[in-house]
Amino acid sequence: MKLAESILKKDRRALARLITLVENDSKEAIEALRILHSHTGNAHIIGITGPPGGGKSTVVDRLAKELRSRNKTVGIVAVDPTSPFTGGALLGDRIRMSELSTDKDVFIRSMGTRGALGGVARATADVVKLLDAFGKDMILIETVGTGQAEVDVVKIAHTTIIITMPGLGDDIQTIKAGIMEIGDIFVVNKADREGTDRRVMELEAMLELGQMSSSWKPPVLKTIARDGEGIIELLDAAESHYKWLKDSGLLSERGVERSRDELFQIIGEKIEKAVVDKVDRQEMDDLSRRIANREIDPYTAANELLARIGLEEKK
Ligand SMILES: Nc1nc2c(ncn2[C@@H]2O[C@H](COP(=O)(O)OP(=O)(O)O)[C@@H](O)[C@H]2O)c(=O)[nH]1
Ligand SMILES: [Mg+2]
Repeated sequence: MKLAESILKKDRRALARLITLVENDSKEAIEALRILHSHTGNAHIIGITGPPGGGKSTVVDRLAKELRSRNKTVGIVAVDPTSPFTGGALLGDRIRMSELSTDKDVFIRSMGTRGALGGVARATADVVKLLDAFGKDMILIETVGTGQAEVDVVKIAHTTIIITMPGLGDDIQTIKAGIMEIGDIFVVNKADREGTDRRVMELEAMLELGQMSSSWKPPVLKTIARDGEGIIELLDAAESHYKWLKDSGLLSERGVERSRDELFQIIGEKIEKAVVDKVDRQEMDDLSRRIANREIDPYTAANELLARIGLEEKK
C-alpha cells in the first residue's frame, strides 16, 4: 500500500523500486498494480521500433526534449529482448549524455529479458502502467523491431512509429516481413543521407498495397534526428494519431480488447499455478511422458489435473 501511495505522490525512488518488483513478479508489485489500476489510462503510449542503428534512441531523445518544451512529462522504457550488441548505442548511454538526464520530469528505464518472468512484453506492460499511474503524459517504448517478442512489446502502444533509414537494401525486407502492418507512422531517419527519397517512395508504395480499410493513412516522414530536424512534425503526427484513435472510438475499443486479453492471461496463470501447487513435479513428468508415449491423450490428462482443483469438465 505504501509503495502505491508513494507513486501517486510522485516519489521517483518509489517508482524505481516498484518497477524492480514488477520485473521480479513479486506479490507486492501485484498489490500495488491493483491499487494503481484506477489511476491509469491517461498517458499516450508510443512504441518506437525498427532495425538496429536506424536512430531509434536518437529519435526518442529528441522527442522527449520536444515534449519537455511543450511542458509534457515523459516516461521512457527501452526494451532490448535480443542482445546488448545490436549495433546502436544503448538508450541509457545516449540519454545520460544529454540534458534529459537531469530533468526530473523524464523517467528512463531500460529492460532486458532477464528478470522478466512472465515474458518481456508482460513486464513492459506493467512498467508502462506504473509510469501512467505516476502521471506521465507520454510514454515512449523503444525496442528493436526484429522478432515476435518485440511485436508483442509494441502492441502495448497506442501509436507505433517505425524507424528506418536510407540504404541497407535488406532491411526494408525485414520491415516488410515483420512489422509493416503495425506501423501508424513511418520515419526515414538519417535524411541527410543519399537514398532518402527513394526509401520514402518504397515505403509509400508498400503502404498503398497494404491497409486500405482504415481511415488512418500512415504518413511517411523524414527526420535528421541527430540534428533534431523533423521531430516537431513527428510529434505532431503522433498526436494526430492519438486524436484519431479517440475520435473514432478505436481507443476505447482497443482498451476493452486489451483488458479482455489481460483478464484471460491472469485467469490462465492462476489456474496453472493452482494445478502446479496441487500436483508434484514427478507426477507432472510422468503424465507428460505418458502423453508423449500415446498412452493417454492430453485432453484427458488435462481434465485429470483440473479435477484436482475442482475444474474438470463433466461428461
Ligand atoms: N547521419 C545521421 N546519423 C544519425 C542520425 N540519427 C542518428 N544517427 C546516428 O546513428 C547511430 C545509431 O543511432 P541510435 O539512435 O543509437 O540507433 P538505434 O539502434 O536505432 O537506437 C548513432 O551513431 C547516431 O548518432 C541522423 O539523422 N543522421
Ligand atoms: Mg537504441
